[in-house]
Amino acid sequence: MPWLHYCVKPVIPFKILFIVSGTFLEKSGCFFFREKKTDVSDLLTPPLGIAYLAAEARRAGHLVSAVYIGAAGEIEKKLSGAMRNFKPDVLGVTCLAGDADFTARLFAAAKRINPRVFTVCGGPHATVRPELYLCCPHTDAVVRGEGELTLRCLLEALGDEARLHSVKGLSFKNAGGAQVHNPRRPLVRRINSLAPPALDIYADMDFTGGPYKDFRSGFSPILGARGCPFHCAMCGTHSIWQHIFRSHSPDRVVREMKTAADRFGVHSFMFLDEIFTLDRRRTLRLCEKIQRAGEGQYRWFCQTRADCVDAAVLRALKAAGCVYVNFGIESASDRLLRVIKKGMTVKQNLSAVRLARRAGLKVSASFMIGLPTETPAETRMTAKLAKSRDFDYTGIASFIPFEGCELAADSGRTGRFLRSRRTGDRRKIWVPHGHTAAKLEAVYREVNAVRMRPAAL
Ligand code: B12
Ligand code: SF4
Repeated sequence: MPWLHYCVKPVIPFKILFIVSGTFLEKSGCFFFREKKTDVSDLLTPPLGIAYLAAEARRAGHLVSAVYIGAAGEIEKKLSGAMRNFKPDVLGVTCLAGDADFTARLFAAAKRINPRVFTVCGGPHATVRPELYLCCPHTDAVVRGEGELTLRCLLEALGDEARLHSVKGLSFKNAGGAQVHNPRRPLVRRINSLAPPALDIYADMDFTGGPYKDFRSGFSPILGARGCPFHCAMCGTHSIWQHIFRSHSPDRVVREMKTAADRFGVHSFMFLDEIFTLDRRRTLRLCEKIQRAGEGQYRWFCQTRADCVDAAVLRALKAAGCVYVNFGIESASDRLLRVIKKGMTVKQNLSAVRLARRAGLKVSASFMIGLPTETPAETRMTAKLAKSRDFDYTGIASFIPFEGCELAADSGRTGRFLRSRRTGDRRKIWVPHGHTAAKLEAVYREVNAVRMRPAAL
């Protein structure tokens, strides 16, 4: 076991190398993305999760670095370069649905370069399937759930198996190679106590959508809050955040925006909060502070739900520099909105969209086709709505029952997985019974042809 190599005495500080994987479209393998294979980076903003982890590791005295690997074919070259230069003790990567094969290849390559490097992954998919990731002979540990404190405790315990057993939220292999899954770690009570994300680790990376190369067209991701109390059946966000909403203080959020502006000249932000306006009073306070601090310079994007806004909140967003607000409209069928437990009707969604536009905001809308039990007629209804002039930007996705969402449990009964035409991976395309992949693909293309790019940011 590699951590036994640290048994004599762990060397503090450790050097931790985080892998930023730009292989989103390549890994997704879904036919919907086939033609965009070379266009990967325009979807990527620098990952916030890794930046938060890096900040906490730094706070504990460790050294951190990050390397961008744009495609599975680049693993050997990029990794050996980074490992030669930085000489990491620990290698960390985030795993979303579909990342298991990439992670296995990555860690195998890392162990070939240095068999003593400790490999750990985390993120939503590794959290719901830790045993799958630990099956890979080159994966040493999985951090389940919120990662900052677990990673810190793991680094403190490295080299001492007895201590590893007491690290909540950790799955690892013991000296005999058996998998050990420690109890879950409770969420951090006050997220304001976490160090601000170390976005500077991305300074040398070239994200098309990222902030530090070309900030006029780029934007920085930012998090004002974590978690969402709703229970939509197609959503997997609770695998990390457990339906619990915790927010940063408005002052902290504004401080992070000011730091990005002063240090990097970044004035455009993408809030990744699940429901930006969930807490009405806090939203109004936050908007007031952003407005005052930004003096009209900050432009930003956020996402919310139709039942979490009203005219005053939307006006406050606009006054504070919000350009785009995104609503998950999902479907034009009230029946399907009930299937996915969205807790809203199409009418409610559309009246919120009208309110937002009246407040002067641009509206981006997210839709899903191919939901369980969806009929071809319902798909056409959704496509028609998605193409309507009610929205300034439309995003459409084909539903995939990712492990971690409630609908995944029943997905074998309600539909079937097809083999991806590009990668041959069976799990990436899901088609509800009564539907065909060809019809879904045609609708996807039709809607995509008219959607607009959010150039205003
Ligand atoms: C931004 C984002 C993306 C970006 C990701 C890149 C990026 N730049 O961050 C893009 C657009 C590329 C993307 C793509 C996809 N996404 Co996405 N995405 C998000 C989103 C909105 C925010 C992520 C974020 O920054 N969170 C905030 C940070 C602080 O949290 P975090 O990243 O989870 O990290 C914490 C822990 O997970 C853990 N951790 C994470 N990584 C690691 C690594 C180590 C070493 C350790 C120790 C710990 C650890 O510690 C971190 C700090 O607490 C989330 C929803 C959400 N709010 O989380 C969905 C979400 C993660 N995405 C999801 C999905 C389904 C996808 C896609 C599969 C969609 C698709 N149709 O293909 C693809 C997957 C692509 C792939 N395999 O690479 C699901 C995940 C479900 C699952 N079981 O995987 C989520 C939860 C959305 C949802 N509502 O269901 N996504
Ligand atoms: S889809 Fe949106 S509202 Fe529904 S549970 Fe997920 S984050 Fe919350």
